Amino acid sequence: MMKKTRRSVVAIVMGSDSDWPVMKKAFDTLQLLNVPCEVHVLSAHRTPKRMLEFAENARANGVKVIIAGAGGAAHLPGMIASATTIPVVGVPVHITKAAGLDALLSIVQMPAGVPVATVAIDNAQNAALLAGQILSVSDLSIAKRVEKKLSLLRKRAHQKVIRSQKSLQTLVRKSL
Ligand code: RP5
Repeated sequence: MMKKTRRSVVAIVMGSDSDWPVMKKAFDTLQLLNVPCEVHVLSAHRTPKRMLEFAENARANGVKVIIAGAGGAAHLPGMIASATTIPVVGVPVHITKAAGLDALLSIVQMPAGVPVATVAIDNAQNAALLAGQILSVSDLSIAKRVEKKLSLLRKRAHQKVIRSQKSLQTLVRKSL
């Protein structure tokens, strides 16, 4: 019997497969959250027609959130956002000597009417968490898994600060 695949509710798109090492973090996080997703390479300047076709049909195809990553003159997230009303989360990818700042500014500086929710440079994990949070508004089972993952991450961050405080105090005591 053929394995039944669930319909993707998140699409992860990127300008090049060279973005994958960064964008994989979004894929891995969505797997952990058990959110069905699909992955595409689509370039705003190299395959503009394919990109538009994807964006225009995304809602009809069941996609509810799009995560779009690109580096350099990163117009992919904004171009996709201009052709759909599905929420778009942009991931600036660090690929040039500008250390991702070029992509960050390209993605975050969208004008009124074409919003792109932009995460930090290379932070594809946050893009997936944000997508999970958006979906959790209308899906209680995703909400539970997102809550579990967020509380785990926050607990770890909390413990790290406690450990840092202890080691800093030890260092300071030693230098007195
Ligand atoms: C952007 O150009 C892509 O998103 C990628 O980050 C960058 C470089 O692409 P490649 O030259 O590695 O294909 O469109």
